[in-house]
Amino acid sequence: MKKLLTRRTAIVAGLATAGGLLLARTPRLLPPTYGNLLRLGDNLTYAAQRMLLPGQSLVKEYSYADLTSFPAIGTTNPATSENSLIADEYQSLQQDGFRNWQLSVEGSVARPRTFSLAELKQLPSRTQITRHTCEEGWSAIGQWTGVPLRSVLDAVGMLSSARFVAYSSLDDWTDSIDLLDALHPQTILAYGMNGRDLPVPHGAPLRLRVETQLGAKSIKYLNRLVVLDEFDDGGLRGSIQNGWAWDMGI
Ligand SMILES: Nc1nc2c(c(=O)[nH]1)N[C@H]1C(S)=C(S)[C@@H](COP(=O)(O)O)O[C@H]1N2
Ligand SMILES: [Mo]
Repeated sequence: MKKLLTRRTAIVAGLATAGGLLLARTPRLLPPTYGNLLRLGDNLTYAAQRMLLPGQSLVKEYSYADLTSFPAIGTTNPATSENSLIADEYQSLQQDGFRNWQLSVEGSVARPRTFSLAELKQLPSRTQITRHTCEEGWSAIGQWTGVPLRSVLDAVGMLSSARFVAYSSLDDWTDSIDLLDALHPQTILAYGMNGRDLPVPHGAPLRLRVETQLGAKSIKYLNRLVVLDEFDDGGLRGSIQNGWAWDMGI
Protein backbone atom coordinates (compact mmCIF):
# COMPACT_ATOMS: atom_id res chain seq x y z
CA MET A 1 0.00 0.00 0.00
CA LYS A 2 2.78 2.32 0.95
CA LYS A 3 4.57 1.55 -2.28
CA LEU A 4 1.41 2.20 -4.31
CA LEU A 5 0.88 5.60 -2.70
CA THR A 6 4.45 6.55 -3.37
CA ARG A 7 4.10 5.53 -6.99
CA ARG A 8 0.81 7.37 -7.34
CA THR A 9 2.31 10.44 -5.76
CA ALA A 10 5.24 10.23 -8.14
CA ILE A 11 2.91 9.94 -11.13
CA VAL A 12 0.82 12.90 -10.03
CA ALA A 13 3.91 14.99 -9.41
CA GLY A 14 5.38 13.89 -12.74
CA LEU A 15 2.24 14.72 -14.68
CA ALA A 16 1.87 18.02 -12.87
CA THR A 17 5.42 18.89 -13.81
CA ALA A 18 4.70 17.96 -17.41
CA GLY A 19 1.58 20.14 -17.34
CA GLY A 20 3.60 22.84 -15.68
CA LEU A 21 6.26 22.73 -18.36
CA LEU A 22 3.61 23.13 -21.01
CA LEU A 23 2.22 26.30 -19.50
CA ALA A 24 5.02 27.65 -17.39
CA ARG A 25 7.31 29.32 -19.87
CA THR A 26 9.01 32.40 -18.51
CA PRO A 27 7.35 34.61 -17.35
CA ARG A 28 5.51 32.64 -14.71
CA LEU A 29 2.18 31.46 -16.10
CA LEU A 30 1.07 29.02 -13.42
CA PRO A 31 0.07 29.68 -9.83
CA PRO A 32 2.79 28.90 -7.28
CA THR A 33 2.29 25.61 -5.42
CA TYR A 34 4.24 26.52 -2.28
CA GLY A 35 5.45 22.89 -2.27
CA ASN A 36 1.89 21.63 -1.72
CA LEU A 37 1.17 18.38 -3.57
CA LEU A 38 -2.56 19.13 -3.79
CA ARG A 39 -1.73 22.38 -5.55
CA LEU A 40 0.37 20.45 -8.07
CA GLY A 41 -2.83 18.51 -8.74
CA ASP A 42 -4.70 21.78 -9.30
CA ASN A 43 -2.12 22.86 -11.84
CA LEU A 44 -2.42 19.50 -13.60
CA THR A 45 -6.20 19.88 -13.81
CA TYR A 46 -5.79 23.38 -15.16
CA ALA A 47 -3.17 22.37 -17.73
CA ALA A 48 -5.20 19.33 -18.82
CA GLN A 49 -8.43 21.32 -19.14
CA ARG A 50 -6.72 24.02 -21.17
CA MET A 51 -5.22 21.35 -23.46
CA LEU A 52 -8.37 19.28 -23.93
CA LEU A 53 -11.27 21.71 -24.01
CA PRO A 54 -11.88 24.36 -26.62
CA GLY A 55 -11.25 27.49 -24.57
CA GLN A 56 -14.18 29.58 -25.67
CA SER A 57 -16.96 27.01 -25.65
CA LEU A 58 -20.05 28.61 -24.14
CA VAL A 59 -21.64 27.39 -20.93
CA LYS A 60 -25.32 26.48 -21.08
CA GLU A 61 -27.78 29.35 -21.01
CA TYR A 62 -31.28 28.94 -19.61
CA SER A 63 -34.66 30.57 -20.12
CA TYR A 64 -36.81 32.76 -17.84
CA ALA A 65 -38.79 29.72 -16.77
CA ASP A 66 -35.62 28.24 -15.27
CA LEU A 67 -34.85 31.19 -12.93
CA THR A 68 -34.58 30.08 -9.29
CA SER A 69 -34.39 31.87 -5.99
CA PHE A 70 -30.83 33.04 -5.47
CA PRO A 71 -29.19 33.08 -2.03
CA ALA A 72 -26.72 35.84 -1.19
CA ILE A 73 -23.65 34.59 0.63
CA GLY A 74 -20.31 35.86 1.88
CA THR A 75 -20.38 39.65 2.07
CA THR A 76 -23.99 40.78 1.63
CA ASN A 77 -23.64 44.44 2.60
CA PRO A 78 -20.24 46.15 2.83
CA ALA A 79 -21.95 49.10 4.59
CA THR A 80 -22.15 46.91 7.71
CA SER A 81 -18.53 45.73 7.52
CA GLU A 82 -16.59 45.58 10.79
CA ASN A 83 -13.86 47.40 8.88
CA SER A 84 -14.99 51.02 9.22
CA LEU A 85 -13.00 52.11 6.15
CA ILE A 86 -14.97 49.67 3.99
CA ALA A 87 -18.27 50.50 5.70
CA ASP A 88 -17.78 54.27 5.35
CA GLU A 89 -16.70 54.08 1.73
CA TYR A 90 -19.62 51.87 0.72
CA GLN A 91 -22.16 53.96 2.63
CA SER A 92 -21.04 57.16 0.93
CA LEU A 93 -21.09 55.52 -2.51
CA GLN A 94 -24.55 54.10 -1.83
CA GLN A 95 -25.91 57.46 -0.64
CA ASP A 96 -25.79 59.03 -4.09
CA GLY A 97 -26.86 55.93 -5.98
CA PHE A 98 -23.25 55.00 -6.88
CA ARG A 99 -22.86 58.12 -9.04
CA ASN A 100 -19.37 58.65 -7.60
CA TRP A 101 -18.43 54.97 -7.81
CA GLN A 102 -15.59 54.10 -10.19
CA LEU A 103 -14.01 51.01 -11.68
CA SER A 104 -10.28 51.45 -12.12
CA VAL A 105 -8.57 49.59 -14.98
CA GLU A 106 -4.78 49.56 -14.95
CA GLY A 107 -1.66 47.45 -15.49
CA SER A 108 -0.56 46.27 -18.95
CA VAL A 109 -2.92 48.50 -20.88
CA ALA A 110 -2.24 51.39 -23.27
CA ARG A 111 -4.79 53.74 -21.67
CA PRO A 112 -5.33 53.11 -17.96
CA ARG A 113 -8.49 54.86 -16.77
CA THR A 114 -11.54 54.71 -14.59
CA PHE A 115 -15.12 54.00 -15.67
CA SER A 116 -18.23 55.33 -14.00
CA LEU A 117 -21.34 53.15 -13.96
CA ALA A 118 -22.86 55.34 -16.68
CA GLU A 119 -19.76 54.87 -18.86
CA LEU A 120 -19.91 51.10 -18.45
CA LYS A 121 -23.59 51.14 -19.39
CA GLN A 122 -22.73 52.95 -22.64
CA LEU A 123 -20.59 50.01 -23.79
CA PRO A 124 -22.30 47.11 -25.61
CA SER A 125 -24.19 44.92 -23.13
CA ARG A 126 -24.85 41.22 -22.85
CA THR A 127 -27.65 39.46 -20.97
CA GLN A 128 -27.36 35.80 -20.02
CA ILE A 129 -29.24 33.33 -17.84
CA THR A 130 -26.73 30.94 -16.28
CA ARG A 131 -26.25 28.53 -13.41
CA HIS A 132 -24.08 29.74 -10.54
CA THR A 133 -22.37 26.87 -8.74
CA CYS A 134 -20.88 27.53 -5.32
CA GLU A 135 -18.05 25.38 -3.97
CA GLU A 136 -20.19 24.90 -0.84
CA GLY A 137 -22.55 22.67 -2.81
CA TRP A 138 -25.52 24.80 -3.89
CA SER A 139 -26.39 26.20 -7.27
CA ALA A 140 -28.89 28.75 -8.53
CA ILE A 141 -29.97 30.15 -11.88
CA GLY A 142 -29.99 33.89 -12.43
CA GLN A 143 -30.09 36.41 -15.24
CA TRP A 144 -27.15 38.79 -15.52
CA THR A 145 -26.77 41.94 -17.61
CA GLY A 146 -23.49 43.73 -18.05
CA VAL A 147 -20.59 44.61 -20.28
CA PRO A 148 -18.32 41.86 -21.58
CA LEU A 149 -14.92 42.14 -19.88
CA ARG A 150 -13.47 41.85 -23.39
CA SER A 151 -15.10 45.17 -24.38
CA VAL A 152 -13.59 46.94 -21.37
CA LEU A 153 -10.15 45.47 -22.14
CA ASP A 154 -10.54 46.57 -25.77
CA ALA A 155 -11.45 50.09 -24.63
CA VAL A 156 -8.22 50.44 -22.62
CA GLY A 157 -6.00 48.74 -25.21
CA MET A 158 -4.68 45.61 -23.50
CA LEU A 159 -0.98 45.12 -24.37
CA SER A 160 0.17 41.98 -26.19
CA SER A 161 2.33 41.01 -23.18
CA ALA A 162 -0.83 40.52 -21.06
CA ARG A 163 -1.54 37.02 -19.72
CA PHE A 164 -3.86 37.44 -16.69
CA VAL A 165 -6.50 39.81 -15.39
CA ALA A 166 -6.45 40.35 -11.64
CA TYR A 167 -9.46 41.96 -9.98
CA SER A 168 -10.45 43.14 -6.55
CA SER A 169 -13.41 44.40 -4.64
CA LEU A 170 -14.54 47.01 -2.18
CA ASP A 171 -14.74 44.36 0.56
CA ASP A 172 -11.12 43.46 -0.18
CA TRP A 173 -11.39 40.21 -2.09
CA THR A 174 -8.85 39.67 -4.82
CA ASP A 175 -8.38 36.98 -7.45
CA SER A 176 -7.37 36.56 -11.08
CA ILE A 177 -8.24 34.70 -14.27
CA ASP A 178 -6.23 33.85 -17.36
CA LEU A 179 -6.89 35.50 -20.71
CA LEU A 180 -8.97 32.61 -22.01
CA ASP A 181 -11.49 33.26 -19.23
CA ALA A 182 -11.06 37.04 -19.38
CA LEU A 183 -11.86 37.20 -23.10
CA HIS A 184 -14.60 34.55 -22.90
CA PRO A 185 -17.83 35.98 -24.38
CA GLN A 186 -19.81 35.09 -21.22
CA THR A 187 -17.35 36.74 -18.82
CA ILE A 188 -19.15 39.99 -18.04
CA LEU A 189 -19.06 42.85 -15.57
CA ALA A 190 -22.66 42.67 -14.42
CA TYR A 191 -24.65 45.72 -13.25
CA GLY A 192 -28.04 44.06 -13.64
CA MET A 193 -29.66 40.93 -12.20
CA ASN A 194 -33.02 39.46 -13.16
CA GLY A 195 -33.95 42.60 -15.11
CA ARG A 196 -33.19 45.10 -12.31
CA ASP A 197 -30.15 46.97 -11.01
CA LEU A 198 -27.76 44.56 -9.30
CA PRO A 199 -28.99 44.37 -5.67
CA VAL A 200 -26.63 45.18 -2.79
CA PRO A 201 -26.53 41.59 -1.44
CA HIS A 202 -25.39 40.38 -4.88
CA GLY A 203 -22.60 42.94 -5.32
CA ALA A 204 -23.97 46.38 -6.26
CA PRO A 205 -23.06 48.28 -8.24
CA LEU A 206 -20.87 45.84 -10.21
CA ARG A 207 -19.82 42.21 -10.00
CA LEU A 208 -17.82 39.91 -12.17
CA ARG A 209 -19.52 36.88 -13.75
CA VAL A 210 -17.01 34.22 -14.80
CA GLU A 211 -19.40 31.52 -15.94
CA THR A 212 -16.60 29.03 -16.69
CA GLN A 213 -15.53 28.97 -13.03
CA LEU A 214 -17.10 28.18 -9.64
CA GLY A 215 -19.02 31.03 -7.99
CA ALA A 216 -16.22 32.16 -5.71
CA LYS A 217 -14.35 33.60 -8.72
CA SER A 218 -17.33 35.86 -9.54
CA ILE A 219 -16.50 38.57 -7.08
CA LYS A 220 -19.05 41.11 -5.95
CA TYR A 221 -18.50 44.86 -5.27
CA LEU A 222 -15.85 44.87 -8.03
CA ASN A 223 -13.86 48.11 -8.22
CA ARG A 224 -10.46 47.36 -9.74
CA LEU A 225 -9.01 45.44 -12.69
CA VAL A 226 -5.27 45.01 -13.17
CA VAL A 227 -3.94 43.44 -16.37
CA LEU A 228 -0.83 41.34 -15.61
CA ASP A 229 1.98 39.87 -17.73
CA GLU A 230 2.77 37.24 -15.10
CA PHE A 231 0.83 35.27 -12.57
CA ASP A 232 0.53 37.05 -9.22
CA ASP A 233 -1.02 35.23 -6.25
CA GLY A 234 -2.52 38.42 -4.83
CA GLY A 235 -0.62 38.10 -1.55
CA LEU A 236 -2.38 37.49 1.74
CA ARG A 237 -5.70 38.76 0.36
CA GLY A 238 -5.55 36.38 -2.61
CA SER A 239 -7.41 33.11 -2.96
CA ILE A 240 -4.40 30.79 -2.91
CA GLN A 241 -2.81 31.99 0.31
CA ASN A 242 -6.28 31.78 1.83
CA GLY A 243 -6.39 28.06 1.05
CA TRP A 244 -8.66 28.24 -2.03
CA ALA A 245 -7.84 26.74 -5.40
CA TRP A 246 -6.95 29.34 -8.01
CA ASP A 247 -8.35 27.27 -10.86
CA MET A 248 -12.04 26.54 -10.22
CA GLY A 249 -12.90 25.72 -13.81
CA ILE A 250 -16.19 23.92 -14.44
N1 LIG B 1 -16.68 40.60 -2.86
C1 LIG B 1 -17.12 39.36 -2.66
N2 LIG B 1 -17.35 38.58 -3.72
C2 LIG B 1 -17.81 37.32 -3.56
C3 LIG B 1 -18.01 36.77 -2.27
C4 LIG B 1 -17.77 37.64 -1.16
O1 LIG B 1 -17.96 37.27 0.01
N3 LIG B 1 -17.34 38.93 -1.39
N4 LIG B 1 -18.41 35.45 -2.15
C5 LIG B 1 -18.18 34.58 -3.31
C6 LIG B 1 -18.86 33.29 -3.29
S1 LIG B 1 -18.09 32.01 -2.47
C7 LIG B 1 -20.01 33.05 -4.01
S2 LIG B 1 -20.72 31.53 -4.08
C8 LIG B 1 -20.69 34.17 -4.68
C9 LIG B 1 -22.06 34.37 -4.09
O2 LIG B 1 -22.75 35.32 -4.82
P1 LIG B 1 -24.22 35.71 -4.37
O3 LIG B 1 -24.11 36.28 -2.99
O4 LIG B 1 -24.74 36.66 -5.39
O5 LIG B 1 -25.00 34.41 -4.34
O6 LIG B 1 -20.00 35.38 -4.62
C10 LIG B 1 -18.60 35.27 -4.59
N5 LIG B 1 -18.06 36.59 -4.66
MO1 LIG C 1 -19.19 30.15 -3.14
